[in-house]
Amino acid sequence: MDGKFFLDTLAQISQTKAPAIDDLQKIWIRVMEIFLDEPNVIQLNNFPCIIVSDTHGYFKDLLNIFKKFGMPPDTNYVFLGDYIDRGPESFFVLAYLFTLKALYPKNIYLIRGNHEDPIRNISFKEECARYYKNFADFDLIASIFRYIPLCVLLDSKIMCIHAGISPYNKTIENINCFDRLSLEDTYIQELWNDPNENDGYWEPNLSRKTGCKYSELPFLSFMERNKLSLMIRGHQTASEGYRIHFQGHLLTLCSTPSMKKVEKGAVFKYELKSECSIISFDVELNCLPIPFIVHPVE
Ligand SMILES: [Mn+2]
Repeated sequence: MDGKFFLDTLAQISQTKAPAIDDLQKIWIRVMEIFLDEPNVIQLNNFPCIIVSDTHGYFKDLLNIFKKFGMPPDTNYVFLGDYIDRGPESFFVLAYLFTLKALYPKNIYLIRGNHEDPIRNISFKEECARYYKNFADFDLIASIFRYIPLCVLLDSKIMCIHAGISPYNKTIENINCFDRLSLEDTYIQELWNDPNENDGYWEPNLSRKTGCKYSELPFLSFMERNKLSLMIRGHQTASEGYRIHFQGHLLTLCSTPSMKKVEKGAVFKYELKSECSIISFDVELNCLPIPFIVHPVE
C-alpha cells in the first residue's frame, strides 16, 4: 500500500465522499497499528505545532484550519479529541484526520476525547449508517476508539489532554501506565473532568453525571508535582474560542466557530520555548493572534 492510495482517499474524503468499506478498513488498520505503537502519553518535540480541540463533526471548520495553518507534513498538529457528534459531518472529520495520521504519523497526533467511545455516540452511529449499511461496518469504525492515546507532552512542559486531571492519577507516569485498551471511557476521568473556579478541592461533576470538578489547589499541585507549566484541554465551549484559568496554567480551547453558542474558534500555536500564541478566528478565517507566555508554576 503506497502513499498514493492514502492521498487519493484523502482527496475523496475532502469532497465528503465516503470511501468503499474495504478502503476504509485499510486506513483504519494502518492507524490502529500506529496507535498501538504510541504510549498513553506521547512525548513530542516537533515544533512549531498547532493545537486544535473539539472539532465535533464540523468538517468545514476543520478544512479551514488546515487551509489557514498549513497541511501536514509542513505543519505539525496535535488534536485534543471530540472529533465526532454534534456537527453534521463527524464521519468525514474522523476519516480525514485518520487518513492524515496514516500518511504522516509523526506530524499529526490525535488524542482521545470522551466522545470517542465505542458505545455512546448515537448521532455518529446514525451518520455512519448512511454510508455503510452493515452493523459490522460500524463496529469496525468504532472499535478503533480505545486505541487512541490519551495525552501529548510538549517539550516536557505543556500537557495536552482532553479534559484535565483526575484524583486517581497523581503523576504523568500513572497516566502512562494503565491499559487504555481495556478501560471504558467513564473510568478515564482525564477525558471527563472540568475545572471549578470556586475554592475547594474536588467536587462531583453533577451536570455531566460522571467524574468530578477540580479546583485550583489540586490542579496546581499536579502541575508542580509533574514539573509542568501549562495544561491545554478542550471538552467545553468558549464563546471566544478559549478560556484561561488558574493563573494562566490551564487553557480551554474550542476550535470550531460554527458550533452553537460560540462566536469564534481558537487554536494554540506552540513555538520554540515560550514564544506561543492563542490564535482566535471566525468562520471567515479572520484571525487574531494573542501572545501567550508560558511560565512555570511557583
Ligand atoms: Mn469532551
